[in-house]
Amino acid sequence: MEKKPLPELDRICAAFDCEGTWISSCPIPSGHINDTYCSEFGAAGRRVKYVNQRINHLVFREPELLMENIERVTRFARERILAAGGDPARETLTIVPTRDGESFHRTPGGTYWRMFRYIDGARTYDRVEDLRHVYSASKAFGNFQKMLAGLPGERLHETIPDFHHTRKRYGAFLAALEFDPANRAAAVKPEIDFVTAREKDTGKVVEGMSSGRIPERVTHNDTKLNNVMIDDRTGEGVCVIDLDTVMPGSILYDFGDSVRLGAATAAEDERDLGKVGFELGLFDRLAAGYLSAARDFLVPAETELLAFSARLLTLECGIRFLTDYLKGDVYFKIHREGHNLDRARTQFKMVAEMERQMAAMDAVVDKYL
Ligand code: GN1
Ligand code: MG
Repeated sequence: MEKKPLPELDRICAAFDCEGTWISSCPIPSGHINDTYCSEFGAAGRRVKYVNQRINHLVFREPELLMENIERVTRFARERILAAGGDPARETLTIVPTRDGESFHRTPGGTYWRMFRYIDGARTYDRVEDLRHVYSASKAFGNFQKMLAGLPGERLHETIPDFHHTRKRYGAFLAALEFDPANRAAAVKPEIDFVTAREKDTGKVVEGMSSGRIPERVTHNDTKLNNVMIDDRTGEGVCVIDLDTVMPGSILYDFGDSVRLGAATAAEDERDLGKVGFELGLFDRLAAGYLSAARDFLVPAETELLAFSARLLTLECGIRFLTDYLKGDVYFKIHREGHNLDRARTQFKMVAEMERQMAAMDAVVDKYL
């Protein structure tokens, strides 16, 4: 749909303190919010790669605070990785500062850019290709939470307030439905009914959070399988990436959200709903991986909702896609007509399947506790 001209990445790169001379840049077409590119530099006969990202400042309203969070988190991760004898250049993101020593660059046109070192010998997967990756990625998210439990200092900034406040997401959906600005509501009645029939689910985790039963922790909040880099050689999760939404939250947001993609039989935007489903065997691998890292620090108020959280976060994401469809596609990038509606439908199909398999999902969680 959207055809943006390629930004002048050689000029953007020049603002950063990177090695060598710029050779080329190309887009990395993943993510619904920011724009990501890979740039190659030549340095003393070697090739060095970097990742450039334009931060979507309409979504992340305060890029300065967002980068402050990422600086703190990666600095702390580096210390921990070094103390454990690991390699911080591969196991956490490395921010490349600007020539003025800042963590991001603001262009005269008002766009925000940052740069990371490229991690070699590892890659991300948009679809499940190997069961072991599901286990590894989920374990990496568990370990990430465990590590960040020790983050010293003040509470992190909320880069998007109420990001996983499912009840407020539901409220935003009702508002979009009422105003129906793109005149699309009449054609999506089954999807609307699917959501309104599940209103009571939307309060469950947020109420536990506000009563203090469910502890607030530092969480990732965007735990798609493709936000963990998997080592090409070992198949282990080497590095958790996409740290924009690392902020105070519940582990239920992280575990639940990881199931949307990690236990899906098809892509998030698959049009043939016959192919879309929730697979218990994949859920088993997610639960096993996650709990191998997190079992020791979770409290009962969390573990008893782990299986439910999968259903809830998938519903939430579907609500967000449907809301954006009703609003005329103003938030998530789309690449075809009806893209957000297709995405909402896959999420709802998964929710329906999870609802039917709730008892089995709870049994899987119990098995690994
Ligand atoms: C967005 O851009 P990406 O793919 O990292 C969204 C997530 C959604 C996801 C759905 C800041 O993430 O919350 O779960 O799309 N990120 C933001 O695929 O809204
Ligand atoms: Mg993200």
